[in-house]
Amino acid sequence: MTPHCTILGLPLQAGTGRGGCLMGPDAFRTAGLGEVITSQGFGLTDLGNLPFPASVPEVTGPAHLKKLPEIVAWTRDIQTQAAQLAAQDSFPIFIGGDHSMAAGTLTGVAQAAAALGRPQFVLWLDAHPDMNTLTSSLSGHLHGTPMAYALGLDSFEGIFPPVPAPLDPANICMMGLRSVDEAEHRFIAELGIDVYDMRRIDELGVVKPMEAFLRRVAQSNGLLHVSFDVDFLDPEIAPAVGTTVPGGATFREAHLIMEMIHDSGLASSLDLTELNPFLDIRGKTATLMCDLTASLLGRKVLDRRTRGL
Ligand code: 5AB
Ligand code: MN
Ligand code: MN
Ligand code: MN
Repeated sequence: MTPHCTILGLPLQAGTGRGGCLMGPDAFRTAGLGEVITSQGFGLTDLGNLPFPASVPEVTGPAHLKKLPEIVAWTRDIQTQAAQLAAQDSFPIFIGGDHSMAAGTLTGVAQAAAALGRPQFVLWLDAHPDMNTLTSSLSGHLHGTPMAYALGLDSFEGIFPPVPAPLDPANICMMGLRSVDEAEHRFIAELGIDVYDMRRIDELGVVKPMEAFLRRVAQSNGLLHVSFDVDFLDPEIAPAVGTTVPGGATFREAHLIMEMIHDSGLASSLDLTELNPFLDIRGKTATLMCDLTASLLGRKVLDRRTRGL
């Protein structure tokens, strides 16, 4: 059987303070995500973009939260889609959209994993842990909260959809962190989450942390969801983000992570998130994200043809 990928566009931007992520899915397609997938020998189904939620519930929560009902509605719809797609044979690629989409993708894929009786692991590539609760968030931007929700932390009950299968903190690995709020710092320490912040990456490189994490996934027969926030990358190479933080991952660090994921054969689903095409420079961030996806799907360094001839 030909290996297969399914793309689902999630054009939401209500989780962030800046407009533009709405155009993310179309920018990924324009940069050639579909061609990247087929050129790696995968079949492709592009489901298009999930429509704006048909109904937005009347929920209330802490007053400083921005666009809460809209994000609750997106989470409900995305969770349903992610659970269905993760239960199929095709590899789902969720293209955002801001990172509040992960409230739906993380909980949807974890629900499908639980139904199979397999543990869900998450590799979180981001400058931020996005682990604020509804009460700890200082900015009120809900793209800073999806990991807290998927872990089943307090404050979401009665507002967001119930979490079908909360993530196990022991099965999460975060790489690239360099902007962490005080409450997030506390939650990370309390839950003992495996974090490779940029200093640890400077010191260790990415190979040792990745080998250790992938070994754990393999030993538990786990499923691996990769959530790739564009701001994991250094803003010099990936300017198309609203939340730039200097000192991010380099071109080769990011590719090597993707290459190692491919070689492990363990990845089961992927988020490409927080691309803001309005802030890009001649499509260079969207193109880089597509090239990184190519590495995750098996493109080797020597398969890359010389450009510009
Ligand atoms: B992103 C911050 N922690 O809560 C907050 O880009 C930033 O999806 C969140 O990782 C960044 O607003 C969210 C200050
Ligand atoms: Mn994020
Ligand atoms: Mn981020
Ligand atoms: Mn961001």
